[in-house]
Parts: sequence; C-alpha cells; structure tokens
Amino acid sequence: MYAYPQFPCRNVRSLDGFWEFAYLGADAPQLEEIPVRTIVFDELMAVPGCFDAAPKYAGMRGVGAYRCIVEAPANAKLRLRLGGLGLRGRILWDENDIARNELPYSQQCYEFNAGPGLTHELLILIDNRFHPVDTPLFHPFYDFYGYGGIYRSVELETLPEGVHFERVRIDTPDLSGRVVVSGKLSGGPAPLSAGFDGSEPEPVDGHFDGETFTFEAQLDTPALWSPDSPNLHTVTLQAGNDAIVERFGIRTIACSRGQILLNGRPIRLAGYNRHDTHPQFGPAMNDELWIEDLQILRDLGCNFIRGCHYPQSQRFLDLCDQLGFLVWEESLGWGDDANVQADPKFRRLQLEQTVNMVETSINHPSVILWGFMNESGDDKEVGASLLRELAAAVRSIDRSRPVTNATMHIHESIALDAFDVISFNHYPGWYEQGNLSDPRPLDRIPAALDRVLAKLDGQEILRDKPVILSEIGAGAIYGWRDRVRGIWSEEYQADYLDTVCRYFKSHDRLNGLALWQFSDGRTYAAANVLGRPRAFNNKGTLDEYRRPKLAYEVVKHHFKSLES
Ligand code: ADA
Repeated sequence: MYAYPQFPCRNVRSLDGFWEFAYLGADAPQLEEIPVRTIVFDELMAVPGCFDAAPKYAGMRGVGAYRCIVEAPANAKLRLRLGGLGLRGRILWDENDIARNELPYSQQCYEFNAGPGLTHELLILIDNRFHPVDTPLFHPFYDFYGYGGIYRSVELETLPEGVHFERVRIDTPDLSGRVVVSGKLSGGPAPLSAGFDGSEPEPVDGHFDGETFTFEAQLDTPALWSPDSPNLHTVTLQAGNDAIVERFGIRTIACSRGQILLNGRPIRLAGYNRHDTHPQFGPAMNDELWIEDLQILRDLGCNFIRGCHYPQSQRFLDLCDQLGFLVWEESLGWGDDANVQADPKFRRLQLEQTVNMVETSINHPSVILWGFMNESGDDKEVGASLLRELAAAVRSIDRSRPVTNATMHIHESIALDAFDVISFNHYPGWYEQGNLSDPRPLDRIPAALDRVLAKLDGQEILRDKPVILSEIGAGAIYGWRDRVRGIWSEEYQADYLDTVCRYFKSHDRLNGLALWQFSDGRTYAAANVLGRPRAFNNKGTLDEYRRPKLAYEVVKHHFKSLES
C-alpha cells in the first residue's frame, strides 16, 4: 500500500484525503510568526494537493494552513513521513512546532511524542511566496511552476515500545547474490533476525557499533535486476517489537572506457526528461498518472528517465523498480548561477537535500545516476566548488552509482572532471537560431553536437568518460500544424527530434540521450515571454494532458529500433 520501506508491525496510517484548509493570504506574517490558535478553517483541500492548483487560488502566492485531526494513543512515539511539499512548510502537532521544512520535493521523516489525550491536531502551514532568503532552493526564474502545497503522501506511524528501525540500506556489491545490510536500530543494540524474499526471519550475527548495525548474507537464488527482467528481492528485519521490509534489486552500474555498464554489459540510455507535473494538479501526482506516464514511456521505447529537476517520489521510484526503468535522480536546482551559489544558506541546503535524496533512494535499483544543480554556474570557481562538494558528499554515501551534472556550459565548464559521466544540455537549431535567413536551421544540430564530441575527445581527462546528451528539443504548440514546417509547429518539432535521434543512433560516443521533454509543463512567461507561449514550456513530445504530438511516432520509431 505504501512506498518502501514497509513496517508490518507498526500501525501505519495514510493521512491522504480531505484536510481542513484556511488561506491566510499574501500578507500573512512570516511562517514562523503565524499565531496558529486563531486560524479559522473554513474549507477543505485534498492532500496530496496544491492550493494554487485549485481554481479558487490559482496563481496566488501566500500562506495556506492544512489541518487534520488524528487519533493516536496518549504518549505514543510517532513518526510522520511527509513525501514532499513546497515551497516551504511549518509543521505543528497539537500547536507545538515539530519541524520546518525547507527542502521542497524532499521526503522527510519526523519523530515525536503524541503527548496526552487520544485526539490530536496535525497542522501544516505552507508558504508559496518566493523569497531569496526563505526559499533559497526555489526561485521564480526556474522554468517550472513553483506550487504551494503538500505535494506527496503523508503517513503517520506509531512506533513500538523499545527499539525501532530507522532506514535500512542494502548493498549488493556484485552479481553473486552477496548482500550487505546496514542500518540504524534506535535504542539498540538488540538481537536481529532477517529473512529474504518472504522467508521467516532467522537470527543473524549483526555487528553493532552503538545503534548502527551491519551484516552480510548470501542469497541462494539471486535473480538479477535489469530493464528486461526487473527482478526484485526483499529483506525483512526484526528486532524487539519492530520489523522493516526493504526492497532491492541485484544489479551493478559502472563506467569504464567511455561506456556505461549495466551488470557488466554496455548499455545505451534512451529516454526523456520528465517533470512530475499535471496541468490540474501541479506536482501532486498519483498512482494512476504515474502508471500512465510510464506506460507511455514504455510505448515510446524508452529505457531511461531523467527525473528533472528535483528528488522523485518514492512511490514513483518503486514503480520504476518494478517496471525496469533506469532513472537519473537529481536534487532541486535550476540555472542557479555563481551569484546564487555564493550564498552560504543555499550551499548548506543544497548539501542537505542532496544527501537526503541519496539516503532516501539508496535501495532503488532503478536509480542508476545521481545528479544535482541543473545548469549551474559551473564556468566560475564559486559554482564549480559547490559541484565538487556535492559530488564528494554523494560519493561519501554511495560509491556504487556514477555521479553526473547537466551543464549548459559544455565548452566553458571548469568542473567536468568532477563527474563520472559528462552530461550536457544543448539546443542547437532552437535557441541558436542565429542564421535567421534559415527558418528551419536543423543542420545546426549535427554541427553543434560534432563540436561537443570533438571537444570531449580532445581532452585526455574527459576522453574515457561516458557522455549523455541530457537535454535537447524544440517547442511545438499542440495542434499547430504547418505546411511550411516552421518554428512552433508540430512538424518542426518532429523533424528536429528526428534529426537528434538519427545523430544519436549513429554516434556511439553518446551513451545516453534524454530528450527535452516528455510532456508540456506549466512555467512562467515573464522572463522569456516569446519563448513560453501559454506560459508553458511547450517542448513536450506530448502536451500537458499527455496527448501525443507528431513527434511521438518519430521518436518511437527510433527508440524502438534501439531496443534489440
Ligand atoms: C534548460 C533547462 C530546462 C528547460 C530547457 C528549455 O536546459 O534545464 O529545465 O528550461 O532549458 O526548455 O529551455
């Protein structure tokens, strides 16, 4: 029912549903200073949901208060799992502050005591006002809409008396079925039992260092995970009155001599950049929408999704594990240049959210690449140093997956050496319509890509690194057909993506291609008024309702031919 990990011995309740709601307006005080006792809740809102996606508050920026009445035994130890919110939140239990949430889209867990009584109030104040100091990770210049709401599911767990598990990590260093299990047992040490793939847990010889433990096991019949055979395993751990079930896959991902190796064999990644967004619900997606999107991506012949530009929902990644998609997960960032990157709070939160993402998603076999800071100021030392810090932080937790970063400065970046995979975003023949006498400058695509590959091959330190073309695309207004096949028509986009896919197919040096983008998505037109008709980014191969444009069949034809 819930995203992994699961806790079979705990009372776990989904708090998704209708919550009481009050809009406190654009002039509400700072989140921290809002007196909560006087709030009058006069309507209902869905959770997950965004108040500014609802017609009544469309386009508004202010504070929304969400309230839910929950029963929980007096003085019980509780754990709240919040799948993600934005732009920032203040969380209260019976009018006591539990936490501030400054990491949009990130899953966060909070432990606290229920206090006296049986009936309690959970209150989440959401602020969607942009502010350079208060919301340093989400800026209004980002090319996707910053919604206000509880983006993802909320769950409340009653923790058992005595010891309880925190997140458990599963490492499968090779393909032999050897499994290294490590984690934290709060209140431990305590005797541990473990069972794989549903078998009855048996005592294991866990090595404890304080509350953290580790042990190794050997699976008798290891089934490997791959896009063609996405086999999954589970481990159930028990200690005291608690149990946790984690799901994992056995697969390796590595870079060697300019190739990406999955289970030791070269693989080419073909797919899309995908925003977790819907025109009616913003980022508050649900199982039906996720399954539809993945069905469409499968139909297009994709094996790869770049989860742009923020941590993915755990529920969505569970689905990717099950369906065999390869995912690039990245933390939140978009075009933050050196000025933004110099801010100490921004740097601290970038590290925090990136570490949180890696720790949260560590057991998903679908996640094969870590990224951060899309299109940042990597041409300046202040930006490059942050990228290096982030890469080091990721590697200090996880050495089993390559690290990458999508640069828009492939010719000027001074940080490319910091990554295992070189990834670049490029829009020749779209933004670079320098030659205006040519209304269809498609020949600029191969020319520009040739220049990039020549640069990479000309530099010793880059020559052996795999390369992903992490964004490329052209806008098309759904339904705009044009015999001239000019800019903004579905025809131009189809011809554009045809040129890109042909180039990809004939250039093995490109190990991956993530087309920009899966579906149209809401953004702002302000800074780019002519480039964003309808205030949407219109480069989707599908429109925002997932209606296919002409390019759909073109891409499908090419990606399907790569499948065998
Ligand atoms: C950038 C950015 C994307 C999108 C794209 C575009 O490369 O990373 O989020 O804004 O450009 O459509 O221009």
